[in-house]
Amino acid sequence: MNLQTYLSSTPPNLAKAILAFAEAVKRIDGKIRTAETGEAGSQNTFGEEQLKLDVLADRIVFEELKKSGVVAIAASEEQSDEIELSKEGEFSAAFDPLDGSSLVDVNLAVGTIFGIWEGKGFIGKSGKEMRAAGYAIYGPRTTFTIAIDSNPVEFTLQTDGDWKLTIEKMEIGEGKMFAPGNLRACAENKEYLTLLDFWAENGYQLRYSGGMVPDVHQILVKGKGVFSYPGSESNPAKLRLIYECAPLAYVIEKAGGASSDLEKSILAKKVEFLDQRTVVCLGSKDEVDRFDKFLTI
Ligand code: P6P
Repeated sequence: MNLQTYLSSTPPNLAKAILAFAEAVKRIDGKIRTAETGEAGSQNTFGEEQLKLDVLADRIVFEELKKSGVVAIAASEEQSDEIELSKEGEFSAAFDPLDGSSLVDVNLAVGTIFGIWEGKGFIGKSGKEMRAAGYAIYGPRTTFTIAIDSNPVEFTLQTDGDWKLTIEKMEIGEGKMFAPGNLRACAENKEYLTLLDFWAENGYQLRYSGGMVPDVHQILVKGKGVFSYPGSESNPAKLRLIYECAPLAYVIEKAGGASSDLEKSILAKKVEFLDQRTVVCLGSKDEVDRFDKFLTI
């Protein structure tokens, strides 16, 4: 089965929005494997240096979403404001066009993340209202994972440009694997240090690449594990709600996993502003519960 066949039972306009992201991913894939990785000489809304590939990937996604004709509003991590693409569009899409782009020059896997909501705009909405969410990974293989109100599935890009179904149903159980981000927070966040000691002292496999997308994908493919990125006063939690955490939490929870910002599911958080950051833990139910118990003072 390929992506188009899989989407034949999806509402047509939602399928068009998802296929627009899949088309953008194919184009970005080609650029990553050939383009130079230098700085673009500009900064994004967070004051982070943009790489040429960041800017290129951002432009490609906007082009494909506009071409689809079904996306009214799009918001990118690389832009300061949401952008209207179509007055008749049914959906709003938030995306990180190239998450972990600083890893490209060391040839580590990076990704594109997206979430699709009904209607116009994001403020006041929550992740659980998403119609679909997913991500691509540009690694040894280029894969496209989506969840549309059911268990996530993975497609792999073939040499003929088709997307072949490679994982029919992702499910998360329990198991000893951890991807701990923001370790520098441990200097002040002693509860986090205690949790890391627990994982290390109890034989957990460390799997952390610095790329959120492959680090979370690993939990879905292996069906176990936990990704954490809490903060401290000097090293606050930096991951973004609508561009990174909510779409990935949606995929994880549709696979039977859990997510948390230490108080509630990431999907229960209302979007207050576009560049909202959040503490995030994603993974198996027991491990997310353990994160909450260790870090809630
Ligand atoms: P640190 C990549 O820049 C990113 O946004 C996520 O993909 C990743 O999980 C995180 O930042 C890595 O942050 O603090 O480990 O460099």
